[in-house]
Amino acid sequence: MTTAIDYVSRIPNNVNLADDKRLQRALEQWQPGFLRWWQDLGPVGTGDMDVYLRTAVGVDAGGWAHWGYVKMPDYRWGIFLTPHDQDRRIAFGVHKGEPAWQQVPGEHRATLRRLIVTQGDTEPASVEQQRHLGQTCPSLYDLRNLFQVNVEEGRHLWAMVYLLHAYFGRDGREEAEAMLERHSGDPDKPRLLGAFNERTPDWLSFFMFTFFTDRDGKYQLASLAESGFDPLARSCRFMLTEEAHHMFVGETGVGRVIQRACELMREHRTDEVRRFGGIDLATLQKYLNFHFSVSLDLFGQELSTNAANYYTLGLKGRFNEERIDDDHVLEDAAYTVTTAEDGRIVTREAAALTALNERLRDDYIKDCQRGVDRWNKIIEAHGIDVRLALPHRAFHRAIGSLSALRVDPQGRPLSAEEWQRRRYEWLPSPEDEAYVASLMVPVTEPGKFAGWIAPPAKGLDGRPLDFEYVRRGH
Ligand code: BYC
Ligand code: FE
Ligand code: FE
Repeated sequence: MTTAIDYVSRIPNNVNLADDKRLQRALEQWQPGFLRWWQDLGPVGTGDMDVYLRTAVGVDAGGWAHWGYVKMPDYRWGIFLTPHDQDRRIAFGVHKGEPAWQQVPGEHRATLRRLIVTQGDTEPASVEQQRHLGQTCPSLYDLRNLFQVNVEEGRHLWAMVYLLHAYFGRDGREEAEAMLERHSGDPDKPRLLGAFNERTPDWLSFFMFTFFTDRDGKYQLASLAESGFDPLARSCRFMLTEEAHHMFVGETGVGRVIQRACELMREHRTDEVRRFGGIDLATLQKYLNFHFSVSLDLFGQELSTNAANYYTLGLKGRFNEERIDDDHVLEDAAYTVTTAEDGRIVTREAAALTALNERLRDDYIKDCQRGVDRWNKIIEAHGIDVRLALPHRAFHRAIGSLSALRVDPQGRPLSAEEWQRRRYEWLPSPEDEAYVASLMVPVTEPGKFAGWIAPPAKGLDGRPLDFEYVRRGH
């Protein structure tokens, strides 16, 4: 298997697609439907835009990116897997030590298909959620970043669709069709997971989404990158290299909003920066609470036999499985979980296997906390003593046993009545959303930035901030 990417074919790839005419034809038949979907539900009003995008030219570490202007409908979505490792072995579960599978074992077919479909479904969902944002960009720099994220999520859909077509026969092809039929927020055919049916109406939501929800992507992809099914593992490994940029967009995006808020606080000696066109830290905290809690739901139930089975069967591992020092079977191991029992939050030991969703959620929370700490450094550097914080994991949950509870961000229990009355102290209220919406006025002059967000520290690909990252009508 080669690692060079073939850009001559209609579908760029490094899987020797040209050698498998049936598969190539099947994917070429799916392609027009994808392009129609991009036209109908992808970024609005971008047909005449030239976007300075990064495109993968090789899958090896280091040299994979090529930068240049691209009209987005002409973006070369393709199929890229990290190089094949002949010696790769399954690292966990009952098949530990056996060679990784190059085909789908018959008995795991339905389960693997379900995991791949769930993963794949999130990718176009996020593009749908973000489709109107281009019309209210705070700068050309940000506009480019949005589109970079969008085209890569489109490619992540291709990655999963390739697996469905190549390894799952007829039902795989049907699932690939269905990826373009479910839509974010559609009451009849919604996307599969909760967070992907929420709205992303403004850029603050977008930055929070790419920080919190794309980070779920990082953790889920890393777990699937351990899969015994080698083509899935190799697909996810390459997707992870792209994911890093999405989280960069989120972290620096929120960081720049914080920076601007702090500058205004200092300048005007007040926390109430709305009067000066900023987004106050209290509002930022509410958006953070919302996106964190909705993203925690994406890890599933605290105790899950699904998760135990995925692991035992060698389909989905832990984050950094190979770096963990234990038996990688977990038959007798225990893990501490936080659940709800009799209406109260309790911490107790559970079988490590059934607690795997919770373990991944813990890894995720730690990673989020590191990001919040970096945001707080920005606030601290301005000599302001407010701090942002992650809410308690039981706050505003919809999945898992904790969803039965109503708690405040510190985890203190609330009655249903109190929750109803006070929830907008902690979550964005219609007024908060209306205020943020009022700031969403497009800024499209090179080098200019909207007043509610600070410019980034530097441009992309060594370009200056006033570089024309997106141009029209060329
Ligand atoms: N919403 O045993 P459990 C990304 C269902 S993000 C609705 O805990 P499991 C991206 C569940 O299906 C990464 N339903 O489930 C980010 C199950 O249904 P059944 C996406 C939910 O399977 C930004 C039932 O509840 N990738 O890439 O252990 C932009 C029992 O739950 C939800 C993946 O998710 C929910 N949130 O865990 C673009 C990886 N949670 O069996 C892209 C693949 C649970 O009762 N997916 N349910 O009918 C998985 O590994 C697992 O499906 C999950 C759920 C971790 C999501
Ligand atoms: Fe993705
Ligand atoms: Fe992403």
